[in-house]
Amino acid sequence: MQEAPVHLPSENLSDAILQQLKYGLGKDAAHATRTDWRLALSLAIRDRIVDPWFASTRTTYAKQGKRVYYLSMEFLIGRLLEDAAVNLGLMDEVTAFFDERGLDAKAVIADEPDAALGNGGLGRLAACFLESMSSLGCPAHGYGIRYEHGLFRQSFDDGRQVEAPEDWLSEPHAWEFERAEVEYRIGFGGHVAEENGQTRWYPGEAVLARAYDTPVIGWKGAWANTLRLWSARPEQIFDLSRFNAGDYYGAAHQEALARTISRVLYPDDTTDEGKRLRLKQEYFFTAASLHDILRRFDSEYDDLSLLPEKVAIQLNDTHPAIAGPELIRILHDERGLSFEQAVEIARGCLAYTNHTLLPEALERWSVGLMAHLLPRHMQIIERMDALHAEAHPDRHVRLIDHGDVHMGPLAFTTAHRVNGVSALHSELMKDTVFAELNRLHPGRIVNQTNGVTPRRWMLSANPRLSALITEAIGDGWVGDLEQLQQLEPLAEDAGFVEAFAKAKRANKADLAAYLGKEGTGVDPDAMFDVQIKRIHEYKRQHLNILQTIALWQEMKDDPKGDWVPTLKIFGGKAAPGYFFAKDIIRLINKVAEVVNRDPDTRHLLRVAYPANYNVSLAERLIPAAEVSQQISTAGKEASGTGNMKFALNGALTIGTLDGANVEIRELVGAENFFLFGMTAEEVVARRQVEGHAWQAISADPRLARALEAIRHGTFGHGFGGIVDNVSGPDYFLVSSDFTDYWRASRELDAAYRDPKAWTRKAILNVARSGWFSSDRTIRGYMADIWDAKALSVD
Ligand code: GLS
Repeated sequence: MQEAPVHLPSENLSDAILQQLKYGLGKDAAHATRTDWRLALSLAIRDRIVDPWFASTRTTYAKQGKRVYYLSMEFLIGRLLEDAAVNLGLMDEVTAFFDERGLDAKAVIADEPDAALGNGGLGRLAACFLESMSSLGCPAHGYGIRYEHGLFRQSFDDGRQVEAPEDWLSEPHAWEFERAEVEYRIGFGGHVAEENGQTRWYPGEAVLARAYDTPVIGWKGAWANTLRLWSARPEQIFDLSRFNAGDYYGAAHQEALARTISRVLYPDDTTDEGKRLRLKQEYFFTAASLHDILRRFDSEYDDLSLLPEKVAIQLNDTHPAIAGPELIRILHDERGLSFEQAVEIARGCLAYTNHTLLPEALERWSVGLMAHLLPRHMQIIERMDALHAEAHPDRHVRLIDHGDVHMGPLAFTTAHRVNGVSALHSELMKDTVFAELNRLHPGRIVNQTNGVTPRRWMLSANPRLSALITEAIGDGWVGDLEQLQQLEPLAEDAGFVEAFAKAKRANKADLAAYLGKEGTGVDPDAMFDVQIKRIHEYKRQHLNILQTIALWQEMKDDPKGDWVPTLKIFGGKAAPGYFFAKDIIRLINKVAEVVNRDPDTRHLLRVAYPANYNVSLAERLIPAAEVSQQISTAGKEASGTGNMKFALNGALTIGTLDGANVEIRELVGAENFFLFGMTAEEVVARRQVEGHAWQAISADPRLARALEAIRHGTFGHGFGGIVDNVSGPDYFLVSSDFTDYWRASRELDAAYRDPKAWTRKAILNVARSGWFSSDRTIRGYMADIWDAKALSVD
C-alpha cells in the first residue's frame, strides 16, 4: 500500500497520527513512548487546524474586517491538545485510536506540559478570550511573551512552599510555528535628537523580537486565530573576536542579556516588581506587537486615518500601557502626523481593561527609570500630561506625580474605552481610582463582566456532566451557553436529579483516587469544599483555615455529633516574596497534618492541599467540587473567574458580595448561594472602628479559641504573624467577618444533609450560569469597545 506524503495529512485521523509518528518524529510505533504518541497526535491535529486557520486569514483580508489585537503579558493557556481535539470534534476518534493500542488516551493527553504563561485569573481570562474570539469568528491576534520559564513549580517541604523553575519548553512544543522571518528590532536607552523639525530616537542598545505563532481553533473548527508570542534574541549572536581572544564568557554576554527579557514570567500579578527588567519586558512585547500590527495594516491600507476603523488594540491591564506613547511616537516621529492627530488616532485604536483596585498593584515607574530606558516615550508622556492639564485646568489627576509615571491614568487617557471586569468593580473604579478621570471623561468607563469558555470548563473538563446535559437538551449549549436554562425544569425531575448526583459522585471518586495517590486518603462521600486561587490576604485563605480549625475543635468536643463529613481542599501558589502568604500556606499544611491524623475526627474532617495548583489541576478539582469558597474581603476581588467555573459545574458558592459573586448570586438566586460578610461599604466603615478585630474576637469564643490554638503551637510554631495580624490591624477583616462566615458555613452543612434538595440547587446553579460564558463577554467587547464584526469563512 502506498502511504500518503506527509505534507498531505490523511483524511483518516489514525493514519495521520501514524504518519506523523513515522515521518514527523522518526519513530516506529513499536518503540514509541507516551510522549512520542502525544507529539504525533498533536501534530496530526495541528495539521487539521492549518486549513481553517489560513481560510480565516484569507477571509479577513478579503472582507477587510476589523482586526482585534489583544495585548497581554500573560496567557495562561495550560494544555492545548484537548482543547483542539474537542473543538474539532475528534475526541471519540482519539480515544478509539489509543484504546485499540491498549493505551490510555487520557494519560497521553495529560503528558502535555501545562503552559503556565500567567499567574492567575488575568492570564487565564486572556486564554478564554482567545478561544471565544475564535469560536465567534472575531478576527484577532493575541500578543504576548514566549517565556522560557512560566510560573514556578510549587512543592512543599515540611509545609513550606518551595519554588523550582518551570521548563515547559524542555520538550518539543508541538503547537507553535517559529517565524524566523518575522523579527523586529526593539531599542532601549540612547538619546533623542531634533533633526529638521523632526524628533528622532536613537536607542543605545537593541534586541530582536522573533515571532512564534500558535493557532487557536474555535468551536467546531470554523475559525482560527493566532496567538503570537515574542522571544528575545541578541542582534549579534556571538562576539567572535572575544571568543578568539579566549573570553568565552564575554563572547556570549550579549546573548545572555537579550535572552533574559523573555526568560521568566514575573511570579506576581499584584505588585510591580523587578522594575527595570519588567519595564523592558513590557516595552519589548508591546513595541514588537505594534510594529507587527502596523506592518499588517500597511499591507492593506495606505491611509493612517483608517487605523481606528480597522484596528482595535486591547490592553490587558496596564502592562502594555506603553502602547499609547509608542503608537504616538511612531505616528508622529516616524510617519509625520501632527502630535494631536497621532494622539487622536492612537486613542481611537486603544482600549484598556483594569483588573484590580489594589493600590500596590497599580503600576508606577520612576521618571528616572522611564527616561533612562525610554527617553522619547518619557517626553511624549510629559507632553500628554501637559495637554491633559491644558484641557482640564481644574483637574488634580497627573500622569506624572511625585516623580513617578502612573500607568493607570496614562492608559486611561490614551484609551477611548476603559473597562472594569464585573459590575461592582466597574462602579468602584468610577468611585475610587478613576473618580476624577471619570468626571472628566464621562462614559469612557464601561463594564464587561468576565466569562469563561464552556468548551474547556465544561465540555472537556467535565465529560460526565456534559454528556448528561447533551442527552437532556441537545448539544447547542456548547456554542450558546444560555441554552442551559432549559435544564431548569429538570431540577424537579427525579430521574435527572439522580443522574446529576451520580455524575458528581463519579467526579468526586476520580478526584479522591487522584488525591489518594498524592497522599491524602479521602472519602468520596464527604462534602468536597474547595478554595483554589492565588494565596493572598485579600482572598482570605486564612479565614477559611481558621474556620476549619474551629470546626475541628467542635468536632473533637463532640465526635458523636451530627456532623457533615467534609473534605477541605486548598490549592494555590504564593508570590515568592510574599512572606505572609507563605505563612498561610504553611499553616494550612500544618493544620492538615494535625487534623488528618486525629483519630477522633479523621472520619469527619480532612484537609488536602495538593501542590503546584495550575490549569490542569483546576480541571480536575472543579468538576468534583460541591462547595466553592469565594470569600474575599468585599471590594477587593475585581471579578474572579474561578467562581463562575464552579457554579457552572454545579458547586454551590459560599461567598461575600465581591466581584462577580454579586452577579452570580443575582442569577442563580439568593436561595442557591450562601452569602455572608460585610459589603464593600461596610468594610470601609468597619476599618474606622478602633479595635475592630479585638472586638470581634471578644464576641466570638470560637474564633478566640481557634486563634489560641495557633498561638499555643497546636500546629507547630512560627504563626505569630498571622495571629497578631488578624487580632490587630486586620486590614482584610478576617476577624470581623468570621462569625457570619461560621453561620453561613453551618447553613451550608444543613443544606447538604438533604441530598435531593442540594442537588436541585446545584442543577439550578448550572442552568443559570450560561451568562458567564466568555462568548457573551467577547460579544460585549465587540459591540461596546472594539466595534468589530464577526466573520465566517464562506
Ligand atoms: C485579576 C483579579 O484579581 C481577578 O479578580 C479577575 O478575575 C482577573 C481577571 O479580570 O484579574 N487582576 C489581577 O491582577 N489578577 C487577577 O487575577
